Amino acid sequence: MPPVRIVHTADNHLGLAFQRYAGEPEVRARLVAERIEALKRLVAEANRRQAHFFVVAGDLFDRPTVAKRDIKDTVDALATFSGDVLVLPGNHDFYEGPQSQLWKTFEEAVGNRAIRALVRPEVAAFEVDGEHVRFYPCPCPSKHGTESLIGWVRDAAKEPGVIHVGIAHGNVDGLGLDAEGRYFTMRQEELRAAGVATWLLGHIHVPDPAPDAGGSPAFFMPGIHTPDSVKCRHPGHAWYLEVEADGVNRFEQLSTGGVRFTRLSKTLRTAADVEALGQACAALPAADTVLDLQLTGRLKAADRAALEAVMAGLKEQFFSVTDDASIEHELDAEMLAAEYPTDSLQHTLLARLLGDEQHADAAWLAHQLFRDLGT
Ligand SMILES: [Mn+2]
Repeated sequence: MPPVRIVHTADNHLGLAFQRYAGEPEVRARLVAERIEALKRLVAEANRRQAHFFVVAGDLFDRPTVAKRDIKDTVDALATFSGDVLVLPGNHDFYEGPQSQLWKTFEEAVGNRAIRALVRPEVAAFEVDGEHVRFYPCPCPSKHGTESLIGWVRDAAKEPGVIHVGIAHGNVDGLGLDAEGRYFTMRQEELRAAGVATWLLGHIHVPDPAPDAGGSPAFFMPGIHTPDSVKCRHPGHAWYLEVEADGVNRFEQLSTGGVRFTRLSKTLRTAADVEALGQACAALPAADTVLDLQLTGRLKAADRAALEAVMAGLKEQFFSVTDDASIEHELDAEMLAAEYPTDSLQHTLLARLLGDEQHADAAWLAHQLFRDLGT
């Protein structure tokens, strides 16, 4: 029997508003659009690979109050998939019951297209290429929950020779950082004991396992499909899986993101530091990168001018640059003359310390002290 081909994504957060970029309307518009553009690229990739299923394991939408327009556009994007689309409510787009406005709107937008919202914990059965496939969805009924939702899967009767696949959303013990256990935490033994070929999970925005892990992993976490902030250190991922009744015989990590968020924290003291900053930035894919510079340190007047020139260049090349810089003026002869009377004790002391190359920081520390004392 040929394996069943699945593209697995999660945590797409469609409808994310990127409020912190309100001051940069073009940047914000591109970030908002990127969430759906990356989803379209992923569907196109799934079609290219002739996948049978496109599975979204929770948090397709950012919140229950996402705009109708966003729901419709998302459904239209999913509808371009040539096989069956399965969408699980996660903890951000939870299904609280038949009155759920989000999922009502979703169903209306779907109409008679091959997209199924997995709003109930019950088997979804399919037959593809003569192969029987059963999905075991574990939808989130709320934003938070202390109990794992996957218990029913182990108890469900399972026919041999059928491909059984679990779908769930929440934290996995030992994988995420949810120390308080508020996100339906699943234990790895519980996942392994459920009697399925594998689990398609969502919630943790970092992929798992490693792409070269080998074997037949008990569960997959795709990671967010395109970066949404500096917290995301990978380029946006999804999984392509080939699944058989006894496990996953092949898995491949897909990269679908079109933007990056990069934070560089640097301490600048010398002309060489400024040059190194420019070089570090030159190595980044500027046109697609939201660059967040956190700069500290102190520079002489000439080096400050060099930094300003570097910054002006970055602002032209990069998709977006925010800088949180607190660079102080380095104490040099010019500054010394401007701030202290030539015949003062302070001037004499600082001039001598400035000449002491063995103790480069001494003049600066003394200057700070005089400043603090108000002399
Ligand atoms: Mn989540």
